[in-house]
Amino acid sequence: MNDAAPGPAEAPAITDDTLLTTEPLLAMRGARNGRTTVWHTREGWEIEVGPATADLLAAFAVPRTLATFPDGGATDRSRLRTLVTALGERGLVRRHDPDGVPTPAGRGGMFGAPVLTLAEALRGEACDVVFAGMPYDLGASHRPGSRFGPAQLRRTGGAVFRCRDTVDGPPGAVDPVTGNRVLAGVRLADIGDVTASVHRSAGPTWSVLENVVGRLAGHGRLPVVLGGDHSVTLPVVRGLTGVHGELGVLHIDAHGDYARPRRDDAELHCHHGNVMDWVVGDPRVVRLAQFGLRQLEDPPARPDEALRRWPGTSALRTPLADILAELPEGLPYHLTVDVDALDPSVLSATGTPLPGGFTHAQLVGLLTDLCSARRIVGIDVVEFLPQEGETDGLIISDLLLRALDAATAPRGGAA
Ligand SMILES: [Mn+2]
Repeated sequence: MNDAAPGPAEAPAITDDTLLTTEPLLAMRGARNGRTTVWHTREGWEIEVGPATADLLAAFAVPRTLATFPDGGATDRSRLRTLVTALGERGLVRRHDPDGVPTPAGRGGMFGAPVLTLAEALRGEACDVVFAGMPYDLGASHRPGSRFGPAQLRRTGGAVFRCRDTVDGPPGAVDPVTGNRVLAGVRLADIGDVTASVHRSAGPTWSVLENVVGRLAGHGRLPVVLGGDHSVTLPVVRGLTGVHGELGVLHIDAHGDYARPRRDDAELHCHHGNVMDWVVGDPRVVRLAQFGLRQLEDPPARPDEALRRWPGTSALRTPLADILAELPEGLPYHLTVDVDALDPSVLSATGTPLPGGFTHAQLVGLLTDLCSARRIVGIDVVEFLPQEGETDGLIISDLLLRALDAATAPRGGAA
């Protein structure tokens, strides 16, 4: 199979009781002729495998031993051991380390935040804001590549803002324009990428993200998910409604992502072009406020009661009080930012760019207004397809920083 790879002689042999797992940073999707494309979400390489190998990789996405392989004993154990050993030599399956989590290329987290395990991030008073990457591409319709978004944001974010200490360190840097400290006293952490199981088709990995977001929210953390295509917002919202109950969603996007008809299986049918249809279909989402839409579309068949829209740049010409009047106070809100809300002259590193969008300063202003006026319990930034150079990552990192700063600033008049 691969004569040059280190053989099993260098590693302890796999026994029936060795806990094994599929390399957590792998993603899979169907290719031609019944074969499956497997790619490494950090290293970027791709291979094609046959159905038997794909089944093995999917089976070990949940850590298990040869003795608990889910085939009802149909596979001869020693043959299974040979197959799995070969997959191990190719870096596709490895021994499971229950404490090990994928980390963002070992360079530290978003904005230089320390990289913690989920368990560490949930413990005590470790942090207030927790970044999680979702390098997910399977909900894209035209141009994939958003799976490289989280890594690029982590690479570039530190040039915009670098947190110095999580607990007792100096407060954040001063913004020379406002004179205010940015993220003063806010403790950041990054738990790396959510890729705890192999992506078979759109969907199954979402339950992992939903669970992670729910646990963070349940511990009073502000989860910030770095996408990924826009379909990842559905599990994020589900994780938040599971904790907070009723939720508002502030949706910044060139597109409504609101295609009809609604289907009955999100894991099969939810993609980045209809995700908001699924989001607003959750009865706990009582407000969906959309800003920036400019894609031509058919008139909605039946407007949802929860839906409010400020298309194009109309929000900039609407008094803030009029917008806030449509956003119930006291409701917790999730902010989802599709970076194609920006005008392509500002940012074109996205799957479906469309002219007529916000400038950077305009969108910063809108995000700051919204995040200052309402309680933000979750944020995601999606549809960033890194291209050459670092400018796009800097632009998005800065947007995220401004929104996050407004969302975490002490409320005026609050006790
Ligand atoms: Mn979108």
